[in-house]
This record gives sequence, structure tokens and C-alpha cells, in this order.
Amino acid sequence: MKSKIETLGLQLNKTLDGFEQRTSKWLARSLDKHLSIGITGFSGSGKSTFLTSLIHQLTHSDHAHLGGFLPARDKRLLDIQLLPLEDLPLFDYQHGIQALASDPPAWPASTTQISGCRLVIEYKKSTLLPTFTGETRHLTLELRDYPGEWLLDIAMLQQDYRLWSLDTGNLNNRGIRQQLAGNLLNELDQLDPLASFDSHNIAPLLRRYHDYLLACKNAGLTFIQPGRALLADSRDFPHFLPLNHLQHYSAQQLNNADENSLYKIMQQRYNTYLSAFVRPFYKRFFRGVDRQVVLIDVLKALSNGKEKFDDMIVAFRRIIDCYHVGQNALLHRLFSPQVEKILFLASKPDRILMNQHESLRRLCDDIIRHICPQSVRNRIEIETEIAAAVRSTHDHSDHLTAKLLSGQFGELTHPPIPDQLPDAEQWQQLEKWQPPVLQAPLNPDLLLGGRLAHIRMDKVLRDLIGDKF
Ligand SMILES: Nc1nc2c(ncn2[C@@H]2O[C@H](COP(=O)(O)OP(=O)(O)OP(=O)(O)O)[C@@H](O)[C@H]2O)c(=O)[nH]1
Ligand SMILES: [Mg+2]
Repeated sequence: MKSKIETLGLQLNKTLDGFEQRTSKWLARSLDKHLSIGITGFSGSGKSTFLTSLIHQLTHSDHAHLGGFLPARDKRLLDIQLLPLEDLPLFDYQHGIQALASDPPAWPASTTQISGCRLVIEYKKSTLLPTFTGETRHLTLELRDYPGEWLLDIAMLQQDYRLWSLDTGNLNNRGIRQQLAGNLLNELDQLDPLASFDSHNIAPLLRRYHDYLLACKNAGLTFIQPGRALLADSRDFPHFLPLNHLQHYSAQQLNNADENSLYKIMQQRYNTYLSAFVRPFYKRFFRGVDRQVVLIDVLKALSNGKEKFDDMIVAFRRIIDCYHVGQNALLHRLFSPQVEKILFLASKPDRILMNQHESLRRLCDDIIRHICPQSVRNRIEIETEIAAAVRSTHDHSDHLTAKLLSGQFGELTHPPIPDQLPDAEQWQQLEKWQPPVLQAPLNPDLLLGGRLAHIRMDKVLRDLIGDKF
């Protein structure tokens, strides 16, 4: 048996070990630093292009016009290294830049798999502050990119199959969705949850449900689950359907249903989808994220009309709900409560006049007020910005000029951008407008480190990592 003194000694050692660990962690944080940054947003919001531009701007900061980002302005960025992350394929920056440098220019391809990179930034410490460890330091950024559709499934982690079914059923029976689903809704309505599962009956319904989800996406809706069903190689999804009428059954009735009943098979497939795809992704992607950039294509959402705009708000609200860590034990484990800052970014503002940028930023603020509950805002620092990763227009004060994706050169105008959620009259004005899909500017020098024109990427860098230099 150990003596009391020995035990005390052991405890003291343990305490000292813990103290040392905490101290070294603290030292690492305060000297060389490490930040994990999540880049998130729905499909097409501009994540991959943003990441490509961010890497390019930092790597060639000398002539990147980053006046608002002091370490670049003061030429204190000495070296940037792009390295892979241990457990993921390397983010394909080279391909992205090659696409933008080609003639005619192309955009980085839409993402189908998660990838990531480590950016190791060697920088000179500001001489205003005393330094104890030499002049140069390192900041490591861990960045990940993934298909936007995967984000849509996050809210499913908060729901069991019964709740998801009820929710999705309600949604399908409203507005544009109801029109798009047409007769499919009647057929879903006739399914008896407790009847035996019949694959001949269900397989064609699954195919039609898949087509319906794609039609929702093409119509400009956002809140579409399961998100993986929207990807190009998604013929296997969904394996499950929402069942109507579940509200008429007690939890006990459903629990006692035959293992081969439609309800039990759908429930099992739903659970498998969460455990095989959704949970591992969120564990890998969100665990340990310190700062989050959320890209929102606000202009596209504005031009889609009120119903689709509201749909996007609902989708974001559901996702942001997942930051209510602590309320739900499962989510508490999945989402480290470490996220200290979220930067909401209205992407691609080069499609509107500069004199409308402030309205767009304020509108973005208003959107965030609607999607971020006070409880999240109390805990996490929230900022809003607008930024174009690749500026693709020329501004002539009252109109823009640019090349459309077709290669045709054109003059662009647009209705005034509201500085808060639009009223009925503004919705009417916006209805007639579609922000054009543009061709990126011709820029063959990019491969040699040429300047990639942007809007406010320096402010993004300042808000995101400026405090670490
Ligand atoms: N005008 C303009 N268009 C942009 C900009 N960034 C992206 N785009 C357009 O938006 C499209 C989608 O951009 P991506 O970067 O692929 O979007 P994503 O969020 O990665 O999309 P997924 O990979 O499908 O999730 C591009 O193909 C361009 O047409 C920008 O800064 N300005
Ligand atoms: Mg992408």
C-alpha cells in the first residue's frame, strides 16, 4: 500500500503534469499559433473559389492589394507553405488557379469530396511589440473544403426518423414544394407505415423522390434533405422516404411495429445514413474548428423571390441551431464548443455596384439577426462582411461591365439592394432581376503569381486572422 506521503507526491506530480500541459498549450497559443478554420456554405455559395483566392492572396501578398490586412500591408509575411492535412486529400489549389488562369478562364470545379490543407505562414512579428523568441513566428491555418450539400444534413442529427418525417412531410405539402411534388404526395400519403415493407412498391417511389429533390434544387430551394441526394453521383440516395401520418401513431405503437414494417425499415435506413455519412463528416469537419466562415450568396437568394429566400433562412437557422451546444448531449460531443468566431460573408458582391455594397453588408447583418439566436450571439463573436474572391466586373458608377459565362461582353444593371429584409415592393423590384453568372477575368499570369483581383479579401483576412499576428 502506498504511504500517504507517496500518494500526495503522486497527486502533486499529476497536478504539475496538468499544469505543465496547460502552460505549454497556453504558450503554444500565445507564441506560434494554430487555427482551424471551417469554410462553410451551401452549394455554389463560392467556398472553393474563396479558398483558392485566400491561398493565392496570402501566397502573393506583396502585390495582392491587401491594404486592410496589416501584416501584408507592412510586408511582414515572409513565407507561405501549402501542406496537406494528415487525414484528407490536399485541397486542389493548383487546379483552381490553373482553371482561373486558362483562356477562356474557368471557375474551380464544383466539389464532390472533402479536402483540406495546412497553410503555414511565416511572419515577422510587429516591431512595436517586444519579442522574446526571435523575430519570426509561424501561424498555421488548417482549412477544409467540402461539397455544400453535405451541410444540409447537419440538422438531421437533431432529429430522429419520426420527427424528421413529420417535419419533411409538412414542408413538402407547402408552396413551391407541393407544386413540384405533384402526384408523388398522394402516393406517399397512401403508404401505411405499419404495413410490410415491399421493395417493388418503394423502389420507384425512392427514384421519384430523388427526382423531386433535384427539382427543388433546380428551382432555387435550399433546405433539401438528404443533401447527398443532390450530388452528381447520388443515384444511391435517398434510401428512405418521409412517411406521412406518423402523428397518428403513439411512440409505443411505432416501437412495437414489426421489424419488417415500412416504418422500421425506413427508420433503420435513416439511422444508417446518419451513422455512415453524416456523423463521421461532422466529427471530422467540425471538431476543433476555432473559427468559421459561412458564405452566403445573398444576391442569388434575393433574386429567387421571397419564398425561396425564406427557405434559405430556415436552412441556415436549422444549422446554426446546432451551435446550441450543451443542450443536446450528442451535438455537444460532435461540435466542440471551441468555435469562438463566425464570420458571415455575403459572397460575389462584384455582381452589384460598389455604391450598393454597404446596403448588402447591412442586409447581411439583418439576415444574421434572423438566423442567429441571441444565445449563440452571446457565446460566439459574430461578424458580417462582403467579399468577392475573384472580382469579375468593372464598375462605372451607374452600371457594370463584364463577360458573361458565354463569353459575351455585356453591360449590367440591377435594382437597388435593400439594406434590410425586403418589403413587398422591394421583392417585386427584385423579382425581375437575376444576378448573372460571370466569366472570371482573363488572367494568364496567375500561374506565375499574378494578382487575382478581389473585393475586400483583405478585410476578411483582418477579421479572420488579423489578431494572431
Ligand atoms: N462573380 C463572381 N462569381 C463567383 C465568385 N466566386 C464564385 N463565383 C461563382 O460561383 C460558382 C460557384 O463557386 P464555388 O466556389 O464552386 O462554390 P462552392 O460553394 O465551392 O460550391 P460546391 O463545391 O458545389 O459546394 C462559380 O462557379 C462561379 O460561377 C466571385 O468572387 N465572383
Ligand atoms: Mg466547392
